[in-house]
Amino acid sequence: MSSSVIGWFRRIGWFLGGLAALYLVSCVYFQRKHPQPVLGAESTTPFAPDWPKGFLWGTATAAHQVEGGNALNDWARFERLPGKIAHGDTSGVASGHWNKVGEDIALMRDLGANSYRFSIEWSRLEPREGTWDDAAWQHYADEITQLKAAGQEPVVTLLHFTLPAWLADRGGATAPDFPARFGRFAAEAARRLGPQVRWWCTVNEPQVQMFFGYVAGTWPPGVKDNALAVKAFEGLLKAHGAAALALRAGDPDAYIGLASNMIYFEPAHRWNLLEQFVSNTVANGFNWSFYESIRTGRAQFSMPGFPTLDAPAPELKGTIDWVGINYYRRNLVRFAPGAPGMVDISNGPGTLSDAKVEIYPEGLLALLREGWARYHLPIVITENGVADSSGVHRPIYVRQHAYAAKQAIAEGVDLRGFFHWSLMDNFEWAEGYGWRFGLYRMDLKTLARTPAAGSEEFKRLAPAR
Ligand code: IFM
Repeated sequence: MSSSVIGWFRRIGWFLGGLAALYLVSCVYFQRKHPQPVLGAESTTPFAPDWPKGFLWGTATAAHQVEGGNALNDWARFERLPGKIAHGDTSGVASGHWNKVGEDIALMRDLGANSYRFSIEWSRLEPREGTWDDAAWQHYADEITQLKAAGQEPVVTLLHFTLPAWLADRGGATAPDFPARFGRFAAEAARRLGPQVRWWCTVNEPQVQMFFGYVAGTWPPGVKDNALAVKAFEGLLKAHGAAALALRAGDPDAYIGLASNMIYFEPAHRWNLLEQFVSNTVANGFNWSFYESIRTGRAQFSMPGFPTLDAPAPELKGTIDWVGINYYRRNLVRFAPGAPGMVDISNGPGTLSDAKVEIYPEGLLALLREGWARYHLPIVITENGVADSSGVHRPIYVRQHAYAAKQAIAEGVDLRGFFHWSLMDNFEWAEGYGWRFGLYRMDLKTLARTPAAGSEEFKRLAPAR
């Protein structure tokens, strides 16, 4: 063999060796950045929680899902369209909470809770544009007074999916004046409720509202348009910004955050770099875009199959004091050239809840670690719970997710609270009343509440009074 051929073989050998080394280094990098989360062995035993002083341990609900009688928002209209809600359900009287405030606060106390996250219904409070309903504001002010008297710290959400019909009529989250209108609503909330409220949550799960409303089209406004979806994302981002500024101006004591739904995305095969990359891209887009936009002061969204958003929004900087995480599931991610956006997303191999999502408490630990590493801001688990009508899964679910929280705290994450979704069974959006998330089981006819499986475990884990 001539020396020039040997030289070529050598070069090819070096090249392939280099590629293999690069592959290996990248694998190690991803492995270190996103190690497989593992819970301590005692996570299934009745461990002592030992929460830090002042830790919020509570339940969460949303106005339209529990109050009943909310007829003036986009959801009430959507529910009347045939085929939109499972079993033809409508929110109707929901859990009747509007008329059962005292009774429900007693349930919170029985659970050993010390806090309650709930939303105030914009369409009740401003039924016509520019007109405030004083009686409705007073109702919430009274509820907050009662909560505080019962030792329940109120965490008030301003927007939990539902938009007043008058705003929906001109584009809802994509209406040009949505941020300004929402800012004005937040200013009124600060003026009327601020003296009693410290914990504010501007918006709930903006990406979920965007995906179901504008990508899947199964929620209001019921369209399938990725460009409009990104516009809605930007509207929700700016609305959050406007609300945060209004709260800061009207309530000097305001402690502001938002609740973002987070899925633990994992590459289906950890050694597959392409899957690592795709999984990272999806997680950055779905889980972190909202928070990254706030951190950087640029409205940013980038996901395969969507137009890219990247615009200056300096007013967003510094608008949160804490990071809210709603956690329910793990998804495995595969690179799939034939699929939309070339991504395939599916459940992992573990147990599925009634909502057909995988129960995976380790994912909560991973997201708490990542949220802390990214922002170094206090974190609140603003929602976590399971659709479980048989009650087989909830007790161990509550225990293991609480353990993930305890483990994160032990590792140094500044976790301030944990809210179980939900206090009682309620209207689960397009699923109607089929999924049961409550620590109290609700009789759908009489609205009577009885303790559900998991409520004893929740009680056992409550911070000492
Ligand atoms: O019921 C919902 C809630 O409104 C938002 N987070 C998820 C919950 C369960 O699906």
